[in-house]
Amino acid sequence: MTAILLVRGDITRQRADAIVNAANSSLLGGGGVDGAVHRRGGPEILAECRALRASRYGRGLPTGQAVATTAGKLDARWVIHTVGPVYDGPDSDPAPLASCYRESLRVADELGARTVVFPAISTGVYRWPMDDAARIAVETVRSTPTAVEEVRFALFDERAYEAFSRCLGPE
Ligand code: AR6
Repeated sequence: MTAILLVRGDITRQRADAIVNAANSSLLGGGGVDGAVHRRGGPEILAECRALRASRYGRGLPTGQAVATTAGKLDARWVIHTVGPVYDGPDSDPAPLASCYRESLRVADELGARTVVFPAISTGVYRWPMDDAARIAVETVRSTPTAVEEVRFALFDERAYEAFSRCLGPE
């Protein structure tokens, strides 16, 4: 049984086996969580991302997939980079967003990670509505078989924290 916890604040301040990055398919950095991960984690992460581009992901990491690198100076062993979908109105397919959580947990299992921290993927620059994204995140983590013992969502603002709280329901 995987415990699901909510915490407020900056994901790059979290201690865990793995921290999930809301990346883009270039794997070469950006704003939001991605910017913070590379800023605080240091250049080692970007160096591994560049190597991944040169080897396995010449065309970029596809949406909904996940790949791990070192966590550099972060208080974690690995960063798992995943690419969320861009929201494009109410007809947007939620499957790639669910896939980000599922694939990140699959990579975490491969690594042997027991604690994993996620941000609210796609809810920033990629504009996915928070309530819907929170529901997809919580439902997917709950329904994915994994050896990860603790999944933590690091939520930057109160609005995100409350949306995830509503999905998690009473303790
Ligand atoms: N810790 C925790 N949550 C954060 C942090 C942080 N340090 N910074 C932002 N958030 P986003 P996306 C919240 O934009 O929507 C990048 O440029 C934020 O408030 O980081 O998947 C990438 O390179 C929001 O609720 O990710 C991609 O191009 C959530 O984290 C693109 O943005 C996700 O916001 C990915 O967009």
